[in-house]
Amino acid sequence: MLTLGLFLAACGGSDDGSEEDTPEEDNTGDTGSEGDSSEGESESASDIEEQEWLFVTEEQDGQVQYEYAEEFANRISEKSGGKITVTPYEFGGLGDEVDQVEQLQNGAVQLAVTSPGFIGNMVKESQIFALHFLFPDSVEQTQEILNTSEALNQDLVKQYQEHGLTPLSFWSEGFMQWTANKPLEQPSDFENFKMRVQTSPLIIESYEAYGANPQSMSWGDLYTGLDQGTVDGQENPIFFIADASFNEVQDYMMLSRHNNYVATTTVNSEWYEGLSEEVQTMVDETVDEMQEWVFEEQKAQNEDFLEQIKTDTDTPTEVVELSEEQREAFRELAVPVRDFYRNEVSTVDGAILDKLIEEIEAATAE
Ligand code: 6CS
Repeated sequence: MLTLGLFLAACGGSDDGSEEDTPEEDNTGDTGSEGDSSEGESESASDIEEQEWLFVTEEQDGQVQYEYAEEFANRISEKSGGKITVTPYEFGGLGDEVDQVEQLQNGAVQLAVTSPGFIGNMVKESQIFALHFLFPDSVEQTQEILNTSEALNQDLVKQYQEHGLTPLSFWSEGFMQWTANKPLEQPSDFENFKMRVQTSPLIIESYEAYGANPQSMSWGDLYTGLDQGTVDGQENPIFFIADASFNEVQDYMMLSRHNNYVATTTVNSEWYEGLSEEVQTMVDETVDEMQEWVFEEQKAQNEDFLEQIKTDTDTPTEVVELSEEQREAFRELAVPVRDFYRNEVSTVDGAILDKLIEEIEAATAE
């Protein structure tokens, strides 16, 4: 496995962590004399100075991102003999999705789960994940590509690093599906449809290609937006649709599988590069282990919540499985958006996308 954590494990540093328990700027994590084990000797947990890292997520307790941060925290605590405390934050705990990126960038928090749908205004290339029908029609195969792709784990990573952010892993939260108060089965169903989207321009372009009227909104406002008709529908993985109760205010959920929700474990680059080699390796190894863990977590949540939606008689939501032919009509409109990405979004002339497409073709030809 060619995961990013392993790529980055080679980068060394001198110190790590932060003792702050409230976010503030320039938290580059210098805690002084940690790591004074004798030369040639591996640092043991007892050599690690006590420290706290803040880990902000875009989701709430129980949802995949927050569960990820908690699991990461437990593993780091165990590996460091309790010396390192990772404190996970729910969505809203430190602001909205855009505030969280700023906090990560200025070092107020050390780690975050970020979404290209919000970070795309800054890291233009990250919008590659907004392209519909790009990855295989299998979350498992998609996750394998996210783990092993050079285009993503080397080339795209460099684009984030130009902004002081280092992605350590990319992982799927499951297929994206559409919800609405009417069936969305063909592109004409999107005509003048007020589709709630995240803020990245390529997501907007993708829905305009279907004829929709996309509107950016934080998910914190989405339940009310759907309830009051500010927007007509939205896209998300099933677990999130159900846990955020969007199904309560939507009559239909389309199993469209038009995309994956790709989340990114992202760190402040300065902080990460300042970690001692031992602690950085601990982070990298934990991030690598978490890839399998989070795959199982999203799978279980998406399966359980699908059953919950199907059997909910209080606020029923009809589940509509799109046929291959129906999905093909959307794919035909989605593929030209790749040229928009190459010409209008990419800062490297589509080179990352072209390489990724080759990798996807190679992975699916096997
Ligand atoms: O729709 C959204 O904006 C939210 N969806 C997910 C799956 N995670 C967090 C994100 O902000």
